[in-house]
Amino acid sequence: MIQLSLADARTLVATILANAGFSEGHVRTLTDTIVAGERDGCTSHGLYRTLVCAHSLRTGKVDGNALPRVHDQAPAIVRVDACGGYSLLAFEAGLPHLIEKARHNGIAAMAINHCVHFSALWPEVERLTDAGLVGLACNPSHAWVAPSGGRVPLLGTNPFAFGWPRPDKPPYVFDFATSAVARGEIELRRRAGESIPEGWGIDAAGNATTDPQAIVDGGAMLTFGDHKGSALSTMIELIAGPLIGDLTSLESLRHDGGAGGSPYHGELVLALDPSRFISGDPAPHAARAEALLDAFVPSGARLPSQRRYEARARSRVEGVRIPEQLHAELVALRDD
Ligand code: NDP
Ligand code: PYC
Repeated sequence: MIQLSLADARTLVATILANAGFSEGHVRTLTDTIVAGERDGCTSHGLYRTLVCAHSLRTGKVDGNALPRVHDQAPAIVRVDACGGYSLLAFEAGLPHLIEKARHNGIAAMAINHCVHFSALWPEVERLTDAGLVGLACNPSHAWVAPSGGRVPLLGTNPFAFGWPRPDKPPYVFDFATSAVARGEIELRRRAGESIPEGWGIDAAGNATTDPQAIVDGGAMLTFGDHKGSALSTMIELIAGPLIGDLTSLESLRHDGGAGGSPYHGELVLALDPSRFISGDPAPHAARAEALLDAFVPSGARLPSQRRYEARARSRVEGVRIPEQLHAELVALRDD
């Protein structure tokens, strides 16, 4: 493993993305999210994704200079056209409008359209909890996942994230793929020549497999929680696809045409203002939420994001450690 300070990781990622041809705004937002992923121990969406972003640009699957366009779609809906660029700059452009609308209406939505998407969603819901709002975000991806009971990949890995602000504590945040695991996790195991646990996917003949290559070679990933994850994933296809006038994961994969680029689709972000849902003082209700969350650790459970917040604190002191092979690939790309 190679150890990098967070500052060195930032410089490495930003240099690669700038050399690849991304504009300043895309370099900044991509670098922030990629380095935050590695810092928080989310390696499937950390420094490895720099390779995917550069490949997507090289193969013409993303516009590295796209400027997002913000539309005031309705009193409680802001729509941002990412114009074929990565989603992160579009999210940044729409966020102040989403927050303002949520505070004004109590609830608001942001639809991001025509975006290329590679990122974890927790950095986005954390921006909403930072503003004192409850946040939800979801999006399709590429159709790599078979619906429960089926063998044909029809669904994306479709992540779903939720954030709840907490007074004087890090927010309650969960963020997971509706597949058993993110595609990035399969890819990291395949690159390392490692096997995967049963339950993550099937081979081209529909048999359970522990070989990540068999999933890539005509097999399919599986949803988490059988029919429950399958239905949640389908909901995400619908509300972050046709509902907002954008592509499903099947259509995204067709659009890719075998290039191996990041998925191209939309994203739906919802924001709710806790001070607007109840008459009177919201503080006692917030305190009841705290009582529930505070009971987790004493019960023997842990809260989602606890591991991630611990990794964040550790990385700020120690930096991050990445595989030698990944480091060599990144350095080769930087010096190309
Ligand atoms: P994981 O299965 O590793 O975990 C996801 C969530 O569950 C995290 O919030 C995690 O908290 C929490 N968690 C894990 N174990 C426990 C536990 N024992 N008790 C309580 N909570 C727990 O993630 P996935 O592989 O499903 O997804 C990883 C990332 O991939 C996500 O950030 C997601 O947004 C991203 N992704 C992005 C896609 C895209 O299209 N852009 C597609 C698919 C995934 P903690 O982090 O603290 O462990
Ligand atoms: O890991 O499933 C994944 C993924 C898809 C798009 C970005 N990440």
